[in-house]
Amino acid sequence: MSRSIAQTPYEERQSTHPLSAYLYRLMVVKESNLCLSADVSSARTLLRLANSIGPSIVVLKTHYDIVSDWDSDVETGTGAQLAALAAKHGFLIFEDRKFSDIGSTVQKQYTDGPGKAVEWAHITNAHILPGAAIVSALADAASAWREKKKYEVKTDITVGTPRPESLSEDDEGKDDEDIKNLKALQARRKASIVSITTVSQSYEPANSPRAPIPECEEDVIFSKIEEAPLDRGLLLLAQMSSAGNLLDEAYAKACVEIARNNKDFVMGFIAQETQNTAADDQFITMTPGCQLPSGEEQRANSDGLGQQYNTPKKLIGEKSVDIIIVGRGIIGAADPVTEAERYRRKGWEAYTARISA
Ligand code: 6AU
Repeated sequence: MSRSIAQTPYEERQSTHPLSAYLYRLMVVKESNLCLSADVSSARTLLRLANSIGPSIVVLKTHYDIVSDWDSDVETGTGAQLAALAAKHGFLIFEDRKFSDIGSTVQKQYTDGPGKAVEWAHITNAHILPGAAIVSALADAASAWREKKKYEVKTDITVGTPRPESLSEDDEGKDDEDIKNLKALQARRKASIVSITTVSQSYEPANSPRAPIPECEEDVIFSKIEEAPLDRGLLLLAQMSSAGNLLDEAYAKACVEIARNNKDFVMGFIAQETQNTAADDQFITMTPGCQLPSGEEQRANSDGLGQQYNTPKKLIGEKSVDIIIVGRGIIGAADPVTEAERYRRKGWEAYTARISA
């Protein structure tokens, strides 16, 4: 009898998206299916959380527009600093932007303005209310950005970045523009690993009176895994966690159909249960609305503002989702680092029980 995708270990999952494949590798190495939702209003707190909880998570979710002192500088700003921490600890950054406008507008919101999420967020998300063009518009913006990055790499290389040691055998003898770009990209990636490590070890802004950010014990755990690919990915909101939301079954089905038609950009869904219904669906499901009972006391299963909570065991074990998204359950705890580890363990236990059932 063939195994369902829910029972397939992450390392054996097929994937049509390079970021999903990378994410599965991170999950296995870190034994984590936890995403931290870092909904905080200061850049300093966001960076400190990313650095201290980084070892426990595989995705860090941001709402950049909650951060009152968000620094938009592409090279040195808050996004760039988060990206350095992501490379240091091995996690992907997910800007929870929930795009929901016409194609032309979302392209500008994604690549321009104060957020410029395409520069630093590996993943973002969108509602499909405006129709399927929202997905192709964001995909086009992401690939235009990637091309631009390749071009930047090409100009860098002319000022002396070391040449790469090897390319695949298929590339031998070819000397066209693409291969030159590829060589440059590989060299840039090697060089950037060094600079990222340097940045992440001393990223506290020099002129701040802040206490030094504690270094984590598992500091450079991610020498074990390669740097994240330069790709960008999208999650579609198929279901929401809030009471009375209007995303019904037909809406979720339409969402899955759009995802199937855009597999090279859509990695999966924000949903309350897996959306993999056809035999060859390989989408990732990330699920908000997750809390554990705290200590002896059963935590309320709602926040009084419409949010509804389920436990990791229910979401991962029964609803077959892949990643739990936890915000206030962790950042509202007395000791967020210890609490993040508790969620990581519970999430991983639920996953191992699921695949061995
Ligand atoms: O754990 P919480 O309740 O503190 O935070 C949940 C986070 C928030 C929401 O904006 C987000 O998850 N969220 C989303 C996402 C991720 O798109 C969808 C949804 O249906 N419910 C939800 O809470 O940052």
